[in-house]
Amino acid sequence: MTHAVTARAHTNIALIKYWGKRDAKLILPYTSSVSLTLADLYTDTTVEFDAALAADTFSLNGEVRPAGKISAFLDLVRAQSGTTAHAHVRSLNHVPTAAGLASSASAFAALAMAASSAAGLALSPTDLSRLARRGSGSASRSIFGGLAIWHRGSDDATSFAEPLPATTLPLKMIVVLVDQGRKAISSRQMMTATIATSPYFPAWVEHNEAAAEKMVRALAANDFAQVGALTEASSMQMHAAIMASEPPFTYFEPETLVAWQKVQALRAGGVPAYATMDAGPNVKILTLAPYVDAVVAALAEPFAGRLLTTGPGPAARILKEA
Ligand code: 2P0
Repeated sequence: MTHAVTARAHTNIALIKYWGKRDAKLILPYTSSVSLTLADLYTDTTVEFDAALAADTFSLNGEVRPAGKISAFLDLVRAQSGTTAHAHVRSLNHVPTAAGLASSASAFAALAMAASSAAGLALSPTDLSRLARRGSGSASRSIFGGLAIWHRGSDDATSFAEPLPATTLPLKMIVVLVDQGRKAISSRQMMTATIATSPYFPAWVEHNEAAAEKMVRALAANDFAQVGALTEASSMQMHAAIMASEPPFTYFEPETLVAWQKVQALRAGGVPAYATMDAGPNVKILTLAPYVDAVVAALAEPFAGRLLTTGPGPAARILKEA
């Protein structure tokens, strides 16, 4: 008898970034991070264990893919549950248009929830977050809706995300699609290179851990100017540490700076808008609901048709069991 479980998890964007692993096997980060889970970008994943299968199978948006990383993750679920069966895993990424924003955060959060449930485990949100972390660090945060903090912790048991209290700020995020292609260097590889070669890495760790604490306080105080300033600083400090690696590298493209400068001009004109970038050239603009139209208008040239406006999204959840 088989049991198929489908879970949905939304992607998240870090306001205070995660960059660097103290323990690559357990995915324990150097610093805590703070994120916003987004409404319009999510992954639906179905897991079905079947004792008759000789190996795990994986499809993404209907196309068969190598199951290597998925199998390694399912091994963790098998070890926890005592299940020995292999599984069919089917994922659908719901990303409006080909946005180039498919994310390992939503992918591993949905997989953690569907696989653990299909294997008969009833994990607490904390334990689900710890499990999702083992697939991809940022996935630990996508177990939760809205604002979340991933505590750096000191070991496997203490490194997990949890929701932050809801803010009264009407947060909005506008994604600027600079480039939809595949990234030149994966974030996993580039984190390793930054740790090994960037003279700025120790400074990054010290500043970013303090920034996570400041961000929690700024959010609790509904102080958007401080939330925005901390968001921009964490992103730029992460990219500065990356650029200072040997050999040097940057995820920035020319249009990344075009968008960045438009955000600075908006702010100079009194619009509260702040930019953040991840391991790629796209720019995400954090603002408040009353200013979305002003931001979109300012970015229209040259980004019309390449802007996606979204806001806080819900926690990961089970959609279907059959
Ligand atoms: C973040 N990023 O906090 C940071 C900021 C990208 C830049 O987490 O190696 O896919 O699987 O733990 O979570 C992207 O890296 O990395 C990421 P792994 P992940 O969102």
